Amino acid sequence: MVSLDKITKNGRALYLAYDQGMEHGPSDFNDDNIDPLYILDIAQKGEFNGVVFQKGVAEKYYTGSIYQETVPLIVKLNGKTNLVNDEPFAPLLCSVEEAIGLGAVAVGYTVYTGSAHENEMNAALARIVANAHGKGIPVIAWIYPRGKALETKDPKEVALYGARIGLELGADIIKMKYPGTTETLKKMVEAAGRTKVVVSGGLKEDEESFLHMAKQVMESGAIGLAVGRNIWQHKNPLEIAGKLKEIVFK
Ligand code: FBP
Repeated sequence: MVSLDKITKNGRALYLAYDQGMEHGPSDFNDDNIDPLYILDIAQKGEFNGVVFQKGVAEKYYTGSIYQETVPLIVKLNGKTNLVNDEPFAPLLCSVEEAIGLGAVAVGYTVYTGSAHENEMNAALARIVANAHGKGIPVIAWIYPRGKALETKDPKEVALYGARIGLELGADIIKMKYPGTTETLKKMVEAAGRTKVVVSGGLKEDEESFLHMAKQVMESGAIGLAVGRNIWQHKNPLEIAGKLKEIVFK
């Protein structure tokens, strides 16, 4: 099994996600957080276990910078915009080799389980796992169930299925949305087996509800969270990061 040492601490993890410029566009940003250096500063001072960038942001702001020494880079290999309302598909935009060249110590890839294009994304993830593991690099799979086929399915069953797909395809960590209850998340963790689970942050919400969700995540056996907007849209990102770290690592 490939080592997770560079992107975990005592088996736990907190990642700062910043691929929203691709997934949602600049509407997520304000005058501060539109600048990737603002994010890198939070990642460094907050001692995050990794920052998630698409390759362009990595190349222009991270590679060769002072942050390369202290902030682990996770390059997201695929992505899409939210401009087209079709069956979701995120094509490969960056290779494992390119990501390593940019300084990545792990790579990320999204699969939209349930999409009409899921077979293509599953096959690409399987190839990425083989390639990355051959180079000693761990793979984090964003498993986001979506698509028309799921309209008639039980969301809990689909969430468990998605978690299991992460294990079946060899991902080292899966990143999934919080399913709403600890009961379901515990079952997802169980379905994922030796593949670790981290939970996404979601839309910016009030601090109390967000931290409550984080507590439930940790009680369910997940190893941590991969959060974007609830950190860098916060008026004091390091303050909320500190509170989150108390929950994840203590
Ligand atoms: P947030 O914590 O801001 O929700 O980020 C997590 C994340 O998975 C990002 O990596 C990604 O850009 C975004 O959510 C995608 O969200 P969605 O596909 O639901 O719009």
